[in-house]
Amino acid sequence: MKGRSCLRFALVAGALVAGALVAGAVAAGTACAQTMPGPMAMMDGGRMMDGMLGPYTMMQDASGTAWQPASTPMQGMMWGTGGWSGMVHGQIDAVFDHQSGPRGGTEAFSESMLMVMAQHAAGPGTLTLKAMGSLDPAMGPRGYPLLLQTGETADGRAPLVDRQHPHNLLMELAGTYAVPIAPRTALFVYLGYPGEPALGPATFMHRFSGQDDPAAPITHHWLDSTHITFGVATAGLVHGPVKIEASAFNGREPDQHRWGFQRFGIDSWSGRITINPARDWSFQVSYGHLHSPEQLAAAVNQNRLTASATYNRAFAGGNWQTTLAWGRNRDHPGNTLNGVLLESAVALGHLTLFARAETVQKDDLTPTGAIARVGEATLGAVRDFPVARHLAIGLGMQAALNRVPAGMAAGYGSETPTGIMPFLRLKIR
Ligand SMILES: [Cu+2]
Repeated sequence: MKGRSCLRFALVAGALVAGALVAGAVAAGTACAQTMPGPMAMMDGGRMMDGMLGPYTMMQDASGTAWQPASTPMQGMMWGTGGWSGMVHGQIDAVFDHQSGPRGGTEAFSESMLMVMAQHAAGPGTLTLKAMGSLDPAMGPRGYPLLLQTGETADGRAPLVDRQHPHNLLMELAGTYAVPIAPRTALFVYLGYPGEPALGPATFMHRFSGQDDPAAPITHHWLDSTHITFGVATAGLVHGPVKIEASAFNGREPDQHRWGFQRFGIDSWSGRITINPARDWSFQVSYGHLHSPEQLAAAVNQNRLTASATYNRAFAGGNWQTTLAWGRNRDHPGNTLNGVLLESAVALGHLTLFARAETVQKDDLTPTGAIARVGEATLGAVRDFPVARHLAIGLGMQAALNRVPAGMAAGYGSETPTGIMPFLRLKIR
């Protein structure tokens, strides 16, 4: 009964997001048609609106204050009215998920994301407001089966293992203000509750190379898990191709109550240097101190170091992006654990092919706390079918091959357990 009512709830929630997506697309399409000459006409040597944080193309802006290469294509669509201009993008996926073996599972779930961005000139600078939400909490606090995934909790008592936690209803409510101080230089502040501190590469669902895969990377908590932080303030400087920024934020990961606001706090810090030396490249190095990130290990603090490179280019009439990222978590007290991710996606017309390979050391897959090096390789494809000017239905499939040490093979039913996720999605484009 419980499972059935959960599914019914998820379907209703899914229908609501789909409705919001369609309404958003229609409203934005109307605003676009009424007040804008159209996206193509707005382009001026490849530039549309300004970047959120300074004098660069807004294509560079990914999640939080993170950058991806400037040649990354536009996601979602533009709107403009009464001096405001902005973007809407989002999608909702219905996923059938099968993960093999005794620690796997078979479930259907829906995940979604809707982001609205608005920009306006204000005084000497530019004000940008961002709101992003998801109906992921409707899938239930235990999230979905994902072999080798760890991090956060569903009930405040047991850690989530071999499952991906759902994201929050409110993922980002943030504002930035950027002021130019020289032709190539700007200062900015970013405030979010929730928001994303300057730590790690662009979050997986906001970087072109990762956004089509319905599954989260198993290195999520090594690279980009701080993307929903209930309290963050970032200040930084953009100078030409370089961005230098520092954040003070709430180090605690969201708890199992994912529908509401969580307690505000500022107890952690991070710093990041990003360089986009050419249109096709973005590099970042970042370091952060996370105070008590996991509620079930409240006495453990973590220092996280990440480095990543992203390459993006036009390819065969479409676009191709690849990200290589490394993250190291040093727990105090505890272990020092490394994770590496290599991820690529190529969009050719309405077809997108994507792949991801990861290797990561984890000490939370078994109750003994032994360190295990595990890995996964994923391949997938999604074919979009345009159904309206700004909406497409996509039909996709993802398959994963995992690798666990011989000592853990009994628990997983094999040294190479597998996962498969056929999915259907509705996307603003
Ligand atoms: Cu996340």
